[in-house]
Amino acid sequence: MQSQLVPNLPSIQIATDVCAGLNQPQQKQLPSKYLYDAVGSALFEVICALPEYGLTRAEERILRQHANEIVDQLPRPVVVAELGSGTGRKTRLLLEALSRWQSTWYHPIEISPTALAELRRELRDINSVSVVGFEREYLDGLREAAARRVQGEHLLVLFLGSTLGNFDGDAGAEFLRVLRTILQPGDSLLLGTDLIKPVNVLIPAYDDSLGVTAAFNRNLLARINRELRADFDLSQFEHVALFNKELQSVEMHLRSRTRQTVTIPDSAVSFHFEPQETIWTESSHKYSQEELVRLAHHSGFTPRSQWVEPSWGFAENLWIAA
Ligand code: AVI
Repeated sequence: MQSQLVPNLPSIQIATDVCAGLNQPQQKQLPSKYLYDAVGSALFEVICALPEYGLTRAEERILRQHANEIVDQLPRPVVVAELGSGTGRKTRLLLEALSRWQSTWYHPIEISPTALAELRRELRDINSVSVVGFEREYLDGLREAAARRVQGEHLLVLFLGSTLGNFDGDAGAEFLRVLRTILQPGDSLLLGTDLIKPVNVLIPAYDDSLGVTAAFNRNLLARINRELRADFDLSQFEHVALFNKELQSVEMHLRSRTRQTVTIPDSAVSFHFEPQETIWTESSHKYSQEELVRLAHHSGFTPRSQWVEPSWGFAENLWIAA
């Protein structure tokens, strides 16, 4: 395996985003992408192994059973770009299936350099795969990956793990629409989506008995303390997971236990919290079959095939750029 990394430039974006989110007049919020520093990414790995959180294992079961079938439906030769590659355990199943047919360029796109490094380690024994990773936001990285392909190569975009569900409101649909503009007709998207399921399954999945998801959520405040020298007292914020029925989403919040003020000296700002006031940190949308079909057409794709894992309720969708 060959391997390279195109690094990102340092950024002060986190300070700007944190201040903007905590300054919201109604509901304070923080962008969920900041959950994934080195500590957050490690905690997320643990979440994926928790008995209450079946999402990752369900998707792995689909890919273990159907990777060959999925790959057989792709036009070849194909270059693979993955948005938010994680550790690569699931990707390995697809790359190994592809290696029956071709040598493959694989472009993981990920803002966490730790996750990219782990991924390169995880995949290093697959000889027929050359990895060029991009430490970028998803669409910027995808543009770079698309620009590298040569005439006659098709692009397969992997967007696994139901990460699309973490986009707020209509942002997911808009994201797919822009993603489609980067592709050419005939390119494909393999999209993993968590399906609607009972609330009594969902809440423990996002508020587990060991408290790992609570630590994952509160690490966002710890990260802001580490990186921006803020003075959040972690013991004064509790993790809350609730189900928003109207939006079919699980929401994670951090609820202030008391009236308090938090300061970010580097940005010369303070934020006041009332008792019970929350910071909304993540939404995790759950999809219906009808919604997925609508979403595909709305964003310029034709749904081609779908594989469903019924015991947890997860769908892997293969869409073709129309
Ligand atoms: C990455 N993403 C799909 C996870 C989810 O289920 O929404 C993130 C997560 N948040 C809490 N637990 C898992």
